[in-house]
Amino acid sequence: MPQAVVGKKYGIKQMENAIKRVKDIEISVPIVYGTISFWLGKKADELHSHKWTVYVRSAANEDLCVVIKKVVFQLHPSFNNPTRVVEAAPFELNESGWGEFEIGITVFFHGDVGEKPLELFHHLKLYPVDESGPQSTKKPVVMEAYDEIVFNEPPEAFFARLRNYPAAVVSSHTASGTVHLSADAAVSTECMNEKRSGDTKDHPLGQWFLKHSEADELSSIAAARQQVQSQIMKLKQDLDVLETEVLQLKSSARA
Ligand code: SLL
Repeated sequence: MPQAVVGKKYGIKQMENAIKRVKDIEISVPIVYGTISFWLGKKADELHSHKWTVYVRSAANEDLCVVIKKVVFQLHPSFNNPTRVVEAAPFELNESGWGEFEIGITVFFHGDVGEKPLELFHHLKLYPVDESGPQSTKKPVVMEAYDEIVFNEPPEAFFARLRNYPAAVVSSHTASGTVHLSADAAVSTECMNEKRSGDTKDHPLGQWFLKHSEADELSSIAAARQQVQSQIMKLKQDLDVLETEVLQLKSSARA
């Protein structure tokens, strides 16, 4: 399996405007962007030796429609209409070609997110790193990068829409815990017009998606925190019961 390329965290600059922001809150959306390419073998011709897909997905394969409005993929000028706009999740593009190049990926957020578009670049890889081995039409070349889009002090409207949205991790600078929002259905008008779900859980290329240790780590930390929180709650309840018993015993001893 190819190694996942690990990127740096993006702290997005906030736009200067008067929208009300939620203080002491940070929202992190773990994403993965990359390409999967298959050699066409006998079906290859001079201009099309490979078919490939470029995408931006949630690291947990959740629907990104709550945050992302559209993604623009900028292809090499040798392609027809090299600026490709994808307006609905899943944010992906299928193509075929003969050469490797740098794909520009611009991620546009919904208006209430209050952030400028995010510029990413991804190198389309067609040939395996170990070029001595034979090319295969069955096993693709996969290149992915993991990142976290961080929204610091999000606008109130955006934060409200994110409730019950499973692809986002909300953390507070003041409260000690990170709250991983529950996986209930998201109620957000931004996603309501979708005919189909924009998640990538049953994606046809899903078997080739890479595992990213940071994403796994993040969900296990969130799960562990939730477990600790519920243990604390239970212990507090037990303590309440014991304290009531002590009070009762004291008062009956006095009687
Ligand atoms: C290279 N610098 O020389 C790169 C350029 C361009 C690839 C690669 C076009 C396919 C089509 C295509 O694959 N361009 O025309 O449909 O390797």
